[in-house]
This record gives sequence, C-alpha cells and structure tokens, in this order.
Amino acid sequence: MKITGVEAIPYAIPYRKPLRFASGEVHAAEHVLVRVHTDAGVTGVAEAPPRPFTYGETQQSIIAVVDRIFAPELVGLKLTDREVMHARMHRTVGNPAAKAAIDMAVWDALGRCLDLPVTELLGGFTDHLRVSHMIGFAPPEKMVAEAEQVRSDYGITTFKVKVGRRPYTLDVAACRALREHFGADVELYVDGNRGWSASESARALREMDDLDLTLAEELCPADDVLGRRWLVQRCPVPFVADESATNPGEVTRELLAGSANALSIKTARTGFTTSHRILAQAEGLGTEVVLGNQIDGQLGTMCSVVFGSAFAATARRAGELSNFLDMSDDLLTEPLQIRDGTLAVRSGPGLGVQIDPDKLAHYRQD
Ligand code: MUC
Ligand code: MG
Repeated sequence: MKITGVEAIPYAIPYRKPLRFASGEVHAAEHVLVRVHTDAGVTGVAEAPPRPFTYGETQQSIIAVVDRIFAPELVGLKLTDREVMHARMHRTVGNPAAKAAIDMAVWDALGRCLDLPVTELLGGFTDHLRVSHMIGFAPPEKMVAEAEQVRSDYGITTFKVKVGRRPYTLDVAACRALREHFGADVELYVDGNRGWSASESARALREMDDLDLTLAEELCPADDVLGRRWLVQRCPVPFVADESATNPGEVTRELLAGSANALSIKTARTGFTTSHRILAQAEGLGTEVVLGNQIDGQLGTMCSVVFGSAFAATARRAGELSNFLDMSDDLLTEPLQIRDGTLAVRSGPGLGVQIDPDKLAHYRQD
C-alpha cells in the first residue's frame, strides 16, 4: 500500500447561479481533483476548492504545491504513514485546501485497499446527516423564494443566511423576511464572512433579536481583536469561528481569547485527520461545532458527509452540504441525492463514490 504518485487535475464546472457573500462570490467550480495512486493498483480521490479570499490559494497554486512539493515528499510512503505525511506537508506553511485534499484522498485509498468505508474507519456514528442550505446575497424576496424552493424540493429546513452587507439593514430585512415567511418551521443562522465591524454586528444582532437565530458566524474580522471579544460577550447565541480558526493553533487562540465560542469544521481545509483533532479540541473544551462548507462540489460534499456522520458531535446539527445544488454538472458517476432534508453516506469502500471518466475528460482544463 505505497504511494506511487499524487496528481492534481484542474477542472471547471459553471454554476447555474453564482453564490455571493461578504468576502467574495463564486461563479464556477474551478477546483482541483487530487488523485493518490498506490502500488496496490488502487487510487484515492478528493477535491480541493481554491478560496483565495480566505486562504490565498488559487487553482494554479494548488497544482504547483502538489506537483512540486507534496508529491515528491509523499511518493514511497505507505498509506498508513499518516503522521509522516503530515509532518512533511507541515514544513510548507499554508495551502490548507491542497493538504486537506491529499489527506482525504489517502484515506479514500486506504478504505478502498481495506474494503471498508472511510466513515466507519473514522468513527461510524451514523449513516446520514441533516442538511443546512446556505442562502447568498440577493434581494429579500429572492432569498425567501430560494429557501422555499429548497424546502419544497429537498425537505431542507435549516438555512444559513449570508450577511455582512452595508448597510447592515439589508441583511436584517432579509432575515426578517425569511422568518416572517416560514414562521417557526425553520432554523435560521447567519454568517457575516467578516463583512461588518463589531459595532455594526452588535446593532444588527440587536435588531434581529426577535428572529430566533441559532448561531452567528464570523460577523467581523478576528483581527479586530478587542472589538471582536466585546462583540462575542454580547452575542446572544454561540459565535462561530470559521475563517479565523482554520487549524488547531488558531482554534485554541480564538477560543481561549474569547473571540469565538463555537467552531465551523470544514473537511475542505483540514481533511479528515486534522478535522478529527479539531473536533477533539472542541469536545474537550465543551464547544459546539458546525460542519461547514467551502462551496464544495459533490466529491467534497461527500467528504463532509463521511466525516460528519462518523462522530456524534458533528452529526448533531445540520451540516452545510447543499452548495453543489447550484452547479450545472458534477464529476460523480452517481450524483448525490438530498432526500427529506438529509444526505446519506454510501456503503462502498473508501468515500463510496466514483469519478465519471467522461465527465472528468469533459471538464478538466489541463
Ligand atoms: C462560509 O461558511 O463562509 C464562503 C467562503 C468560504 O470559504 O466558504 C463559504 C461559506
Ligand atoms: Mg463561514
């Protein structure tokens, strides 16, 4: 079970409609498919979604770091040499999506070699997750219409509303329109992607106090150190660190500094191995977690489902698992299906999914 090669393949699939939020917008899934080949003839796969507005990675930088640094460091290692792999990749700072995709592709290859699903190897807590849908910026009536459509088509009743626009009253109006439309039938929470200042966030939260929001995520920059702590003390619901807590060290700093009191765990940036460590930190500190999404395609979404289903704490809340619905196509032979507001793991070995070679040939850009 030795690694014989690591490939990084760029591909692009247009979105039917773009997702807009305070730190950026996404019009096409310009991702990188990572394949880890082994001498057992088995190949593991995962996707790396570049998010320059969060991590500085681009499609080209992911390909370069995989081809030039990580692949030569990893070829020859056994699939079970996980600590060695991570120690070697750790010598290069940053590049979280590239490292995460390699980690998950290695787990996929390991599961395939052992003929076991990765979700069972990780923890095997349950076989499905409830789905939370992310609603991007649009006029309030369009946001309500999207949520209604998603509820009627897929049975989803948890919505993360993107906020962080100026003036903040735009977002307050959107959240109010959603609550008025749905009444108590849905869960609503907000994600500001650092768009507001601490004082704007506090005013917005005050004006939304009657809307029964369950979480507030990354409303203002973590670099506004004292303002952020001041805000978190006043926030009536758990304050989720996303972009500010992308590795175990940042998690510790954010939580101990009082700059957040809940965590978004994203397999797209911490893979399975480091996500598991962050989950253990969260559990040890008594901190709630949300399974986040980095605007993943179906392969990345399956990675989130595999991880989230493996553990009690990640399976508790609805995971953010529906961004792929906005893509015009995808790479899997059997597309993911959200039914009754849930997504299920697959019973096959590894991640339980296969890449369709014709689709890859059509969308690959190299
Ligand atoms: C989120 O939770 O912030 C937007 C940017 C990104 O990296 O992920 C998304 C969703
Ligand atoms: Mg977020």
